[in-house]
This record gives sequence, structure tokens and C-alpha cells, in this order.
Amino acid sequence: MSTSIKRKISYTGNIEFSELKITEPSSYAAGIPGIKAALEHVSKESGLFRSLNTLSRMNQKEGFDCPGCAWPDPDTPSKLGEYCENGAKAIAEESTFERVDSTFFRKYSVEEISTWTDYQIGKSGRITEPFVLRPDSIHYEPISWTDAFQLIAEQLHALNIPDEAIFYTSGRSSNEAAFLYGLFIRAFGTNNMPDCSNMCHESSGVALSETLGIGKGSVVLEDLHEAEVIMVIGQNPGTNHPRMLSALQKCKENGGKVITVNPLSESGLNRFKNPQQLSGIIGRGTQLTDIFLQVKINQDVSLLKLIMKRLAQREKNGESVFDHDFIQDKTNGFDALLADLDKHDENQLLELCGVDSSQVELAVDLLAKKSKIIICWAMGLTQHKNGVENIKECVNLLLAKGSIGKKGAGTCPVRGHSNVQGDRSVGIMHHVSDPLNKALKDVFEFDPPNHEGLDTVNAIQAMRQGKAKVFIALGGNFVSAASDTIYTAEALENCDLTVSISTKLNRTHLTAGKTALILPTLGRTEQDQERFVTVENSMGKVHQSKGRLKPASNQLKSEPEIIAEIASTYFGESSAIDWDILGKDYDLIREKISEVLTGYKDYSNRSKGSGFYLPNNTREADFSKLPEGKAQFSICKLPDHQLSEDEFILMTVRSHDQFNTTIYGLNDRYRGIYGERRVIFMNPDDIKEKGLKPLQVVDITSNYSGKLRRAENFKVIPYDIPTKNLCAYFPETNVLVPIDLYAEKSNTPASKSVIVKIEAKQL
Ligand SMILES: Nc1nc2c(c(=O)[nH]1)N[C@H]1C(S)=C(S)[C@@H](COP(=O)(O)OP(=O)(O)OC[C@H]3O[C@@H](n4cnc5c(=O)[nH]c(N)nc54)[C@H](O)[C@@H]3O)O[C@H]1N2
Ligand SMILES: Nc1nc2c(c(=O)[nH]1)N[C@H]1C(S)=C(S)[C@@H](COP(=O)(O)OP(=O)(O)OC[C@H]3O[C@@H](n4cnc5c(=O)[nH]c(N)nc54)[C@H](O)[C@@H]3O)O[C@H]1N2
Ligand SMILES: [Mo]
Repeated sequence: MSTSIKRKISYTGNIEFSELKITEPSSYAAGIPGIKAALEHVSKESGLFRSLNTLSRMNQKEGFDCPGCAWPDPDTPSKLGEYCENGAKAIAEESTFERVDSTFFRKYSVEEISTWTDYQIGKSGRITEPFVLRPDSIHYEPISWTDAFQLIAEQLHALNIPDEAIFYTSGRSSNEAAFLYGLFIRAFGTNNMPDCSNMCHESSGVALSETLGIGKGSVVLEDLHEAEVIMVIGQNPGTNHPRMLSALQKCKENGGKVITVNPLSESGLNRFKNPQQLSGIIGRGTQLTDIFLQVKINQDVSLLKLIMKRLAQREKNGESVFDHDFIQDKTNGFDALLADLDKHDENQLLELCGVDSSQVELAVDLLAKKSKIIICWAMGLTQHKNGVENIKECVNLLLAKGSIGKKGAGTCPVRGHSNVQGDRSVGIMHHVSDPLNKALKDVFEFDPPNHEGLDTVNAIQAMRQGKAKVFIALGGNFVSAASDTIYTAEALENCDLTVSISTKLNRTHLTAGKTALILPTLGRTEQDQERFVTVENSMGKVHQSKGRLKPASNQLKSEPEIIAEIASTYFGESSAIDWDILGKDYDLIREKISEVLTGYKDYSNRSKGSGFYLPNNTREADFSKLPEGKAQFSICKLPDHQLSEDEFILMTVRSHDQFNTTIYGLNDRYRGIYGERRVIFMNPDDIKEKGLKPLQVVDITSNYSGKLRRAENFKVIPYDIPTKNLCAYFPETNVLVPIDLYAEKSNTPASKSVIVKIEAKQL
């Protein structure tokens, strides 16, 4: 074996500024600028005709599932194609004409590519064939598929125990790929299956399982149309789930009201001009938010307690507010909740949450009278130290109002990646599930490991400490997505082998182990012979997805094929499972899924057309699996942030032009930012108090557990954000998120509450 060199990799890339232009934040979402932006992105990347043809297939019954978010499709999609601006950008990104081929890697070393920004790296294009980075080299070079699989098998066999391998999953993989991957990993002998969920809705999963008995939401799309009140907390749907705006619009048309809880007044939640309606193009659009509660970062528990305290007070005054029959029959712990609310001081709660008392009263008024209430939430609640309790507090409100298990009411954690929920449902999970293990043993005749595996945070620690030596990723961009970029990069570089099954080049390919492989795969939009795959949307509906475009290269393999070949090369003749056949025949994979898991009967057939819903106990108000067969109220603590005079609390969010670590462009149109990502949003009073000026250049530092972290070069943007609160984009700010700062119970990195200081840059 060749000697291993230390490569000189930049973990963050170029931090120079580009051309910043700022305007007032947009007063509405979508409309003509949305259509224009969509067309610009698609025609630049892959030609206008090809793109329009592709867009018209998106989210149609015979088409492919949008590789963007997991928002469900209506049963009768629009003839125009059920897509949105950001879905169009996701397609453009995948169907680009740019290519990362052997010429590209001969020209650029990993050292050089690492100095580029994530935006530049992503724009390099689609990967055309398998590549290897040898221990003594700084250039990827082509390798045959057979040799690549052989290399993986050798390294896996060389481990002392299976737990020295880590198998990451991002959320774009189909159910078929994810099931096969989980099957191989367990047959190999480990539960080390960190996935992007760990950084995302893990807090929701934990909170909902403990309180309602299922780690998923309870509503379906029609419930949103019927709801009397929808609360949107800690979520920016205008950018991240644009098609949700149509559902909010329908709710409004039916007389419903929308309460928004957010430190920022996000344009997408204000006025919405639906691009698929004439009135949305030439009219004024629909005002979505009725009541805006501008909460301070991570003070949602204080706000929700205040709302419930005032509701309880009304009840004491003789108003009928809570659903006592539901509380009596279906829940546990309501009296304790009331007693806890009594202990809290109204003024303290008001001060903590920072919301105007009269605004809170408007919300209380509405909630008191209505019972068809839905709470939608996303990363603004999950990515805090008390992420799990944030969600439990939402469940408290819904339970008290009897807003669970009935039409037009319930929980709506709005998922991220298009199939993150499906991947979990079919077995990507670092925890041990006894029923799953038993079923796998019955169907496949092996003993799955019955000890817990590693999640994302713990997997990084294990690689860092040399306890894990092989890292395999089914999609994603681990180094840029995970917290503490430098720490995570060093952990990956510590591995003997890192393998990325990817569509496009990203930073994780550069923070490579001693040896690294890139295995290129088909994207969601591309033809996979005549096969189709299936995915599960945010509301638990499983349906098929079939790509139509010509693949980016004739050397790509599908994800199931790659996984099957890794497995068959590793096991050779010694496995009872016929991996080669499974890798070819997705109907057979689906048959096996239906034998192992409940809810997938007649899977292939039922997934055609508009698909089928998986069982969901909360939807039926069935809590029989919980203690005493009841849904559980929870007592949640107030978050405790002791900020010193010069400290701020920073939330790291998405701009309008990115999908996680994939940067589509440099604009954040709704927030009025153009041409630059290294910006920090700050309250004008704080800017003044610190003696700073708008657009001044600063560094952001965090000092957690005695370790100083620094993100350099950000321009200060005066913005309507609560004082002592800051906002900046990830992944640029992930260097600041401490590896050991994560949510209790779910281990989700607390990337929305990083304590930081601002240092004016000496230029
Ligand atoms: N176009 C596009 N679509 C996407 C993605 C993308 O990157 N681009 N990512 C996908 C993925 S994986 C996910 S998980 C989702 C993410 O969807 P979101 O969760 O909407 O994404 P974020 O940008 O992280 O936005 C968090 C929102 O929460 C608010 N917030 C932050 N902290 C707090 C808080 O303490 N309290 C409250 N009440 N609000 C807070 C922020 O102001 C912001 O509006 O989107 C999915 N869809
Ligand atoms: N600071 C901070 N950090 C965060 C967050 C935050 O809000 N703040 N959000 C977190 C969240 S919610 C999430 S979900 C994670 C996301 O974490 P990841 O899922 O790991 O990251 P992505 O950026 O979505 O991954 C993009 C890469 O996936 C590959 N890819 C795209 N499509 C496919 C496909 O069809 N198949 C395969 N095999 N590969 C494909 C491409 O190579 C692309 O470069 O990031 C988390 N990190
Ligand atoms: Mo996510």
C-alpha cells in the first residue's frame, strides 16, 4: 500500500466577499419574480426546452417526485406541473450540463478545489464515473466499478469489528435504496446509521413518540384546507416549502386564520401571489399571516406557556376553552400542566418571549374560540438544546384544545428532504427496533445486531477518536451539513476510507479519508431503465417516482444497484441473501419491505397513481401504545440563556437560493440580499450600541466549553430582528456550532441557538 500524505485542505473555502447589493425585504412571495427566477435557473443550467419539459413532469402521477422538499402533492395536480420556484432550482441543479469528469480531476487537485466556495464546488457539475483518491495523491483518478467495490469490501473486512464502520444516509434516497442499505448494514453487523434526520427533525420524532406514540405528524393536506387556525412556528415555508403557501391560501379562502411565530417576519408568510393562478400574477395576492408573534430566538416555550396561561385564566373566568371530554378520555397529566402554568409569572414570560402583550392576546382570543387547530413547525423549533421540549409544548396546546385525531386539526412537522421520512420508515435508524429485528430475522434468516448504533454527533466523535475507520455516505454532504466544520473535517480525514455515493461534487469529497471513493449515481429526474422507485411525503403518503431525463452519463448506477454490489462483493458466496437480484428488481425489494414492515401490503400496485397512506395512530386518536393508553402532557422547562453584555444568540438558516449545502445562487430575494452570502442580520439598536455601521465587516466568534471558534468576514445588515438575536446562513456559520451543543434526548445540533460575539474586523 502507498504511503499516506497529509493533504492541505481548506475546510471552509474562499471567504472573500463578492458583490453585495441590499434592498428592502420583499413584501410578497412568488408572483412574477418567482417565475422569472425559476426560469433563469433552469435555462442557465440545462436549456429552456429540456427544463420546461422536465418541470411539467414534476409531481405528476406518472412523473417524478420533486427532489426538493417533502411537501405532499394534491390528488389532482395542476396541469402546469406541480412545482415551485425552488423545486425548479432543484431540478436545474440536477439536470445541469456541467460535468465533473477525469479531465476535471486531472486539472484540479482536491487541495485547489477546497479553496473554492461551496457555491463554486457545487456548480462544477454532475459526476460522470467512479473516482478514487489514493493515500499518496491529491488528485482523484478514475477507477472501475469492480475495483471500487473490491476496495470497499477489503476495507470492511479489515476492520476489527463491524462497529468500526459508519453508514450515513441523506434524505433523497428512495425507499427501495434505503431499505436495501439498512438490510446490508445490519447483515454486516452494525446499527451505526447516522442520518440527516439526526440534524433535522429528530427532536420532533422523539417528542411526538413520547407524547403521541408515533414520531410523525398527524395531518394530511386536506386538514390544512379545513383548519380554523394554523400556527406556523419556526418555519420559513416561502423559501423551504413554497407549495405549502397554496395550502395556507386555501385555508384562508375557507375562513381559516394563520398565526406566525418567528423572530423574523418572513416575506413568504406575508403576502402570497400564487404563480399558478391568474390572480397571483396580476392581482395583489393573499395576505397569509393574520397574527405575527415576533418571538425572541428559542423563547417559544415562554410564549406557548404564556398563551396557555391566559387560556387557563379565561377558563377560570367561566369561558369554555379546553376540551375536557378529550382531556379526560384521551390524555394524562393535564392537572400537572395547569399547576405548572400557575407557577410561572405572566410578566416574566412576556419579557422572555419579547412579544407585544396585545399581539399575544389576539392569538389567545382566536385559540380560545377554535378547536380545529394545526401547528406546523420546522428547524426553528428542533435545532435548540431544548428542541424536544419545544415540540412537546406545542403538543400540550393541541391536546388541551382537543386538536388531535380530528379533521382539520393536529401536528404537522414539515419535513426537509424529499424522502427523509420514508428512509426512516423503511429502517434507517441508529436505534434498535425489536419488532424490525425479529421481522428481518424471519424474512432474511440472519441475526441483526441488537445494540444501539451511532447517530451523527456520536459518529463524528467515533471517527475523531479513531474508533470508526470507514465512512460510507448514501448521498448528502456530511462535512458541510454537520456542526463544527473543522472538527468534523478532521474526523473524516482520520478515516482509512471514505465513500460518497453522490450525484454532484461537494466538500465532503475533499475532506477525504486516507483513501476516498466517489460513486456516481442517478438522480431522481433520470431514467432508471423502466424501473420506478417510491418515496413517502411529509404526511405519510407513499407513492411512486419515475425519472424521465437521459442520465448525466452512461456510467452511472442507481442507488439500489450500488448498494447491492457493495453487499455482494463484501459477502461473496457467504450470504443467504441474493443481493444481485434485489439490486435489479425493485418490485422484489418492495415485496420484501411489505413482508418485514406493516402498512405496505400490495406495495408496488398501491404506490401507483396517487399512492397510499401508512397507518398513523395519532390520526385515529389511538394512544393505546402509550402509558395507560393515553396521550401525554409534558412539563417543559423554560430555556435558560445567560447572555453576557457582549453576547448574542445566533440562528443559522437557509437563504432563498440554497438547498441545504447546495448553493443555487447568491441571492436571498425575500430578505433583500443580492450577490453575497457572508452577511449577518442584526437589530439596528444592537448595531448602534456596538458602535458598528451597516455593512461593516465583522468576525463572529463562539466560545463554548472553553474552545474559541471563529467565522471570518461577515457584513452587518440592519434588519427587523429582536435585540440580542442574530441570523446568518449555514453552512458558512457551521464552524461556530460546537460539536457538543445539541438537543437533549435527540442529539440534534443546536444550530439555531449558538452563543456568539461580534468583533469588528480591523481592516
Ligand atoms: N429551497 C429549499 N427548500 C428546503 C431546504 C432548503 O435548504 N432549500 N431544506 C429542506 C430541509 S432539509 C429542511 S429541514 C427544511 C427546513 O425548513 P425551515 O425550518 O423553514 O428552514 P430554516 O431556514 O432553517 O428556517 C428556520 C425558520 O425558523 C426561524 N427560527 C429560527 N429560530 C427560531 C426560534 O427559536 N423560534 C422560532 N419560532 N423560529 C425560529 C427562522 O427565522 C426561519 O424562519 O426545508 C427543506 N426544504
Ligand atoms: N448550521 C446548520 N446546519 C444544518 C442545518 C441548519 O439549519 N443549520 N440544517 C440541517 C438539516 S435540517 C439537514 S437535513 C442537513 C442536510 O444534510 P445533507 O443531507 O447531508 O446535505 P445536503 O446538502 O442536502 O446534501 C447535498 C448532496 O447530496 C448529494 N445528492 C443530491 N441528490 C442526490 C441523490 O439523489 N442521491 C445521492 N446519492 N446523492 C444526492 C449531492 O452530491 C449533494 O452535494 O443539514 C443540517 N445542517
Ligand atoms: Mo432537514
